[in-house]
Amino acid sequence: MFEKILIANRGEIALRIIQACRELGVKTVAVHSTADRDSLHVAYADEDVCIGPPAAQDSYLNISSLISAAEITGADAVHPGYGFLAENAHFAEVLQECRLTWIGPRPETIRLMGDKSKARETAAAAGVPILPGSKEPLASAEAARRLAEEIGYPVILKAAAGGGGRGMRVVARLEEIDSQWNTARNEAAKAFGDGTLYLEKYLVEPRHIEVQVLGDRHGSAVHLGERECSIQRRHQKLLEEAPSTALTPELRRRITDAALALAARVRYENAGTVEFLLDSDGRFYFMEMNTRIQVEHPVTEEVTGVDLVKEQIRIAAGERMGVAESKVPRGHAIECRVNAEHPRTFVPSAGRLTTFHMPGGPGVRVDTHGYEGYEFPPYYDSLIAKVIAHGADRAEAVARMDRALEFFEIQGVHTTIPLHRGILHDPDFLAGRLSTRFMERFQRGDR
Ligand code: MV4
Repeated sequence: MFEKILIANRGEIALRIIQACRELGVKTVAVHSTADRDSLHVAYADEDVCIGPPAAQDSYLNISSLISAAEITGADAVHPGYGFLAENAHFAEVLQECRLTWIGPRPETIRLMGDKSKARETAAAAGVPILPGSKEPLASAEAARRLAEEIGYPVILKAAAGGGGRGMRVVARLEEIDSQWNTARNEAAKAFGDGTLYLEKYLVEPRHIEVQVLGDRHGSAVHLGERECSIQRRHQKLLEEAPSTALTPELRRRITDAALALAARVRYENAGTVEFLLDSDGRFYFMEMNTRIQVEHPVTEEVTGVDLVKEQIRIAAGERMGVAESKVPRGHAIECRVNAEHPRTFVPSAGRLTTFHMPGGPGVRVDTHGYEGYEFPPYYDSLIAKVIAHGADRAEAVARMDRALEFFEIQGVHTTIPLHRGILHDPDFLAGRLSTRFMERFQRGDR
């Protein structure tokens, strides 16, 4: 096992990683920007290093500062959390060159899955269903037009270097394809420095279902079931749950088998998530693979009893994972991402948390770096707390979430708690009628 882990992140996930390290008896090093001096991850870590000014580009994304911090403190491994450098294959390689262990998949796996067109090709080669579309990146608008004609509209143009909803353009009909091609290509070139595009048949109202996998260096791979993540706005998830209301045991077996087939194909090491789109006929298709711990990992932890962050660390240390076999979910878990934003306008809301009382009681977990008196900074994402409710069934999880949010007292910033409570009382939500368009309808208010 490692002696000392440097956490290349901030906020609730940095704290979550510190918790796992404590339980494993591993010392921790927090890094922080000047804006995060009074952050809980700094307070709870054994050591801390200031790595730069507030702008993430100059601190949490500064590879040389991070490596210096690891060298100065004598850390032997680095956990990247999510966001920032978590899916940066170059960072993973540089760490290895500096004899620091990267707590994540091999760099080649990160790079492969980071190229969304190659990831699609790899999924197909593993026998995982993919949507009709391009076998390789598209050479021209002309090639896109020919292919779209063949598979039929609507289609979607996606950036190979994109992911998570950035650099995508839906094309409804032939007349739009040239202009959408240009827009998508320019956007991708500007955002990722790579204008490579591929194309897929567009599903109009799918669900987003993802499967958690774990693989170790000894050749074991397991899945830990699915998460339903359809409730999102502008590609930011708001509420996730496990299990999905859309899966029968048979469909669950097939989708988790598919995720494991992809993991096996690339000899996947560490924690990963295979994302699928599920259409209303119960057909599922590979979308992307995320090579990091995800924000919503706690819902899986609650229904499987597995500590995913501890497993990540064990796996990176070369140990066998502590999970002998794939899991079927026990009960139901829901996560609400409480953001420091106005609940109707979504305008970020920074400031001092003048009141901060967390809920507790049976089946409630809160992952947060917030505390009363904390000055919530404006420089980073607006996630202030994740409330996770677990119950024997979905109705109990919903009831526990609703009362947990009711008892969560936050003053000093606006939060999305009222929005979440509205979702929890929505008839479609309660009936499990979800799709990636749920929030569109919910916000129109035609309920
Ligand atoms: C799609 C799609 C429909 N058809 N691909 C959005 C995030 C990125 N990972 C891919 N995304 C989508 N890809 C095809 N072929 C619809 C989406 C999509 C979406 C997916 C998951 C969750 C929310 C979404 C919201 C809008 C669009």
